[in-house]
Amino acid sequence: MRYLTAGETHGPQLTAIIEGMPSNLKINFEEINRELQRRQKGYGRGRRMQIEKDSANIVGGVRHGKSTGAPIALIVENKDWTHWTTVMNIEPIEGSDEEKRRVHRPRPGHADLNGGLKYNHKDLRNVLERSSARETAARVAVGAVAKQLLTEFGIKVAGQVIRIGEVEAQVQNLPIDELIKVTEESPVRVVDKEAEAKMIAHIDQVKKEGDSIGGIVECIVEGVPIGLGSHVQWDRKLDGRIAQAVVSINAFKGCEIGIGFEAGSIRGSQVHDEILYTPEKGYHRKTNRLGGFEGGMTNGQPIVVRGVMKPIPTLYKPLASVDIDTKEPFTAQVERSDSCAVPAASVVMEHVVAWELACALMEKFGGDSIDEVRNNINNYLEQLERY
Ligand code: EPS
Repeated sequence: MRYLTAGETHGPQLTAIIEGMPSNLKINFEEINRELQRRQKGYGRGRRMQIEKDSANIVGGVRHGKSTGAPIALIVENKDWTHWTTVMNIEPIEGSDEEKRRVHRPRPGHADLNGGLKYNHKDLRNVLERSSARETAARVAVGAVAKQLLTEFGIKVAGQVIRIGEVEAQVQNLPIDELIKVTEESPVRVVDKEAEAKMIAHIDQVKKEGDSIGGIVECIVEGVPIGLGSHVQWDRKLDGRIAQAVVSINAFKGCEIGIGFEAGSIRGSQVHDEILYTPEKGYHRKTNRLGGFEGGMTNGQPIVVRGVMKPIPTLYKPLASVDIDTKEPFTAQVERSDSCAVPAASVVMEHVVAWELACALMEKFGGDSIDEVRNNINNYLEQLERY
């Protein structure tokens, strides 16, 4: 399967095309919209989220509530577009730089300067409009469809916030359904109530100081069969693909699988997950330090992936930069920004991970209809039982 997204943050809409989704998958439209709304929530977001009310409008590949096997096309409108119809007009406009809102002052930490130099734009708006994290709304809509494919086969995806700036949450091993429920009720998507209060206070403080804050999010996936991904070629290792998807989320700087970087500082005997067997459970593990992966393949344990998000670079407190017109230094003033988008990023991460798993599932059990996929999975599960 593959997907592409298009669209600018202040343009009319985001557009996505998903190709390779099997036919006859029941599409739950409300569920896609619920996921989009989850992404909009979270303590620390700015005024833009009061303008948007994201929902996906499917405009291809679905008929009478089921996928047809044709590419699924969907759009998410930008409500803010009405304020930008001149600045973001597709047709040429007459007018001053002021009217075009030409951006010539690159913001440190954004794509502005690199993109301007690379694409030879003297209006950095041509870069920032597309590099904006608004694009993650399209990725959540796509991932929400992928999640529905996973749900058909009993695979569940959850996300939680582990850290916001200085405040780390105590991780509790909740059953996945409870984790989903508890994090949904938290404005910072965290289980640990004590940490929740401290995180909110920390975000307030950072905002008051004109600054921004990042954090760490975790995604857990349960019910994944053994053997998705492969050891035989570098680009078929599923943990590697997940890492790519995670680091591709706007502002993400790293990814860990299982205990991740900690594995570099402790002994092998403390890292590897011992293999057990019982007739009821089949092969399973004593622990899950490797986060559900060995040799680039799933090992039947829950998948545990963490990603780190840097603080949002749009600051009320200005950072030094250089004007591309005058080459003179300036300090940027900001009109509007989120001070913390870590809770939203947790939702985005769930969806990019779900997408990679759905792709790996379709690679292994590929079929053109959901029934064919189901037969292939059932055959394989029987083969595993006989092994
Ligand atoms: C973003 C800047 C802000 C955020 C935006 C991401 O938008 P604006 O420039 O319109 O104030 O609100 O996030 C979203 C619109 C969203 O849907 O998540 C950025 O520069 O990345």
